[in-house]
Amino acid sequence: MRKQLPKDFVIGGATAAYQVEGATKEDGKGRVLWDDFLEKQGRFSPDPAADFYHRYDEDLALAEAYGHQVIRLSIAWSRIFSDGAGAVESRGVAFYHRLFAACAKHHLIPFVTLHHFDTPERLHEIGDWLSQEMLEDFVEYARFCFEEFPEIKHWITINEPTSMAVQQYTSGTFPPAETGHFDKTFQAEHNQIVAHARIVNLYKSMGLDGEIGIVHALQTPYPYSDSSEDQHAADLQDALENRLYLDGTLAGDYAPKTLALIKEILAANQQPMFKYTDEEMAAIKKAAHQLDFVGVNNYFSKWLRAYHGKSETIHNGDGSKGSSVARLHGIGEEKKPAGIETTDWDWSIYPRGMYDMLMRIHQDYPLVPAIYVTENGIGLKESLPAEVTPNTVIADPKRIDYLKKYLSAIADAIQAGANVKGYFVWSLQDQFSWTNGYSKRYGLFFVDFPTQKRYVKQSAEWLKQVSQTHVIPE
Ligand code: BGP
Repeated sequence: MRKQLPKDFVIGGATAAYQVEGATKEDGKGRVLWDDFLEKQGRFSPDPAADFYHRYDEDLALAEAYGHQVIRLSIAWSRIFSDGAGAVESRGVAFYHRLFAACAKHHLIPFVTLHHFDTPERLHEIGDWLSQEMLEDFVEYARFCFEEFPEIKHWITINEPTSMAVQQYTSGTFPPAETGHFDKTFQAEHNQIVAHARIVNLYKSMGLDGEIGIVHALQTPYPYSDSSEDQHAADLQDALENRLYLDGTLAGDYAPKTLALIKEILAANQQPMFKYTDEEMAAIKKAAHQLDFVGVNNYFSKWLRAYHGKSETIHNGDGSKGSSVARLHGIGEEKKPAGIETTDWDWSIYPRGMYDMLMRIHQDYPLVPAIYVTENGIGLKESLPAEVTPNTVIADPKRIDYLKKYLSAIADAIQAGANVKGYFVWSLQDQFSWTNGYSKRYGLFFVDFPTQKRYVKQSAEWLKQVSQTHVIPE
């Protein structure tokens, strides 16, 4: 049977400032944690990215032409306050006013993220999410944006806080590239939850006309086998990546089981428990009762089995299929069961994981009124055909197949009662991937990076049909 989406279900594409804008040295933009890290790595540069800083109107026109009603954007904090705080950079402010006006012109409702992995360099150097000064400056930057941009009616505090905390201090794929520091990871997680809560409470106290939410990366960890050891490994992985955030931001308190799992991980690694105060917990509770929506980013799922050796992680950053390793002492080892389909970057294609996560939020976190799927998509190695014209449409059947399966899982979750109100495909146009560079393409629109020309992919045409009919073709 053909699956249907509700008539008011909205569809659009997602972007993040640092991954699309380029122009990292233009109009007074300050440096961020990635600038130095990428320069030293020497693998790829954040310039020109998709040159969105100059070509946003062209991309928004494509989004409109292909049936989108919404778009995910982020503000680069370092374009507004080059150093994270202090003097306002008026050219950065003017750019975002122009960008938001162009969204209105193209009939796109922007969902705007305040922090999408791009901490200003000075704040990164004093501890990033571990620094109280960073937290205070983040709240002030949020206040500035709420006052300055009344045209924005949908705010997102932080994008994927778990990706930052875990990749900064556990797996080491994000700067400062530390590994095995579960204590710093959980302290950063808690601090992000506090910063998020303070901003939600501030927004609500300002009585503004709009909504505020948070975007989480939520990948379901399943046990590799039926054994209780493997189930426990999956629970520990869930505590590392999901549970603290779900409890903190959606329930307003950390469940005793969540804290017990975290203590177990820390004890196994002889590291201290993270610190939290009554005042922070009161702010967290208040925010969870006022949150308007949660964004779910779901691409893949994980399977865990018991593991008692030392921590070892190898990141597949170039699409060499089968090269990933993830074994964490005190947690478990990732191992996919036979028959699970994967991408070249070893990400499992498992739409059931999307369904299960949406239903988990619906059932276990009933306070949150609405869910959006704020990222989902597939990274592929794609290239232009030898002969192209401006009207060339690029075939991407794997992406269409992926989107079809995941949108069907979302339709099933809605049918089963989850209040999912929209879907943002990652990504609107090709852009660079933080740890994989320019060869991992996700876009509905192909970007030929040397010329910056755009070409439509078939997935854009397919999604247009879904957005116009609300029916997922078989
Ligand atoms: C999410 C981020 C995005 C984006 C996406 C794809 O974690 O919010 O910014 O990059 O994942 O991931 P990757 O680029 O690692 O393939």
